[in-house]
Amino acid sequence: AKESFSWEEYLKETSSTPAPPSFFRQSRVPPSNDFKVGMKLEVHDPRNSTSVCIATVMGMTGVRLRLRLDGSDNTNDFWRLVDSSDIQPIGTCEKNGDMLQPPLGFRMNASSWPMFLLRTLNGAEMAPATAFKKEPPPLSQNNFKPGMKLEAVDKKNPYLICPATIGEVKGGEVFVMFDGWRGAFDYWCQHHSRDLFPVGWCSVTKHSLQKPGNSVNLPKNLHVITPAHIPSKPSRRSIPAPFRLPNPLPPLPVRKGVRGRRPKS
Ligand code: MLY
Repeated sequence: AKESFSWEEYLKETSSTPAPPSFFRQSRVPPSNDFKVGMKLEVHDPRNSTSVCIATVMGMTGVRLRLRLDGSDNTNDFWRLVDSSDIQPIGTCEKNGDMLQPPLGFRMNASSWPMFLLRTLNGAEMAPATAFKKEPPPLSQNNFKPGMKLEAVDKKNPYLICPATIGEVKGGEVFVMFDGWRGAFDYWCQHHSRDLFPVGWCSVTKHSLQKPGNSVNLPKNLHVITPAHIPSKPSRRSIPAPFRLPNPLPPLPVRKGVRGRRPKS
C-alpha cells in the first residue's frame, strides 16, 4: 500500500487530466484561515436558510470551518469555507434590521430563546470581521467535461475531501464520481458548487486529501472485476440497506407548544 496519495503519479497511472482551476468557484489564491476554534459568528441555518443563527467554530481543517449552531445538538455540525457568503460577523443581522433566530430543533422552549441568546453571546469570543473573506462569484459557464479530475467534498462524510472525476455534464450540473468507491458516494451538483476544488487545492490549503478507494471503477453494464486481495462484497457501511416503512404506519407523536421543532427522521 502507498503511504500517501500523489496526484502527479495518479494522473499518469490513469492517463487523465485535471479540470482547469478557472472552472471552479474558488479563489485562484486560496484565502487564509484567520478563525480560531471557539469563535462565534452568524450563519444561515443550513436546514432553514432564511433564518440567521449564532454558531461556534468547533474545529477547522484547511480553510474549512466545522460549525455548530448555538442551542442545537452536537449531531448536526456542518462545514463552511472561510469565504462562504453563508457566514458573517456577529452584529451583521442586527445592522440589517433582522433578528437572530433559534436554530431548527432548538433544544429549549422557544420562549427561552431571548435569554439563551444573551447568555451565549455574553463574554463570547467573536470572529473578527477581517476573518470573513469575499466569496468568489459564480461562473456563468459550465466548462466541465466528463473524465476531468478534481477534489470534492464527500457529502456523506463532509469532513472528507477525495479525488473525484466528472462523470457527466448536464446544463449547469455535473455528476461527481468518487474514484474507487463504485458509485456509493457519487452525486449531482451545480458546476459552481463550493464543494468542488481543483486538483492541488487540499495540498495548498493544508486540508487532508483521501486516497481513492480500492474498488475498480467500471461502466455499470460490465461485471465488476475485483483484484484478488479486495473482498468482492462492498463494506456494509458504504451501501445503505434498503429502508422500508412499517405498514401500517405508527401514529405520529403529538407535541404541544413546541414550535420550530421537527421529529427526528
Ligand atoms: N468508511 C466509511 C467512509 C467512506 C468514505 C468514502 N469517501 C471517501 C468517498 C464508509 O465506508 O462508509
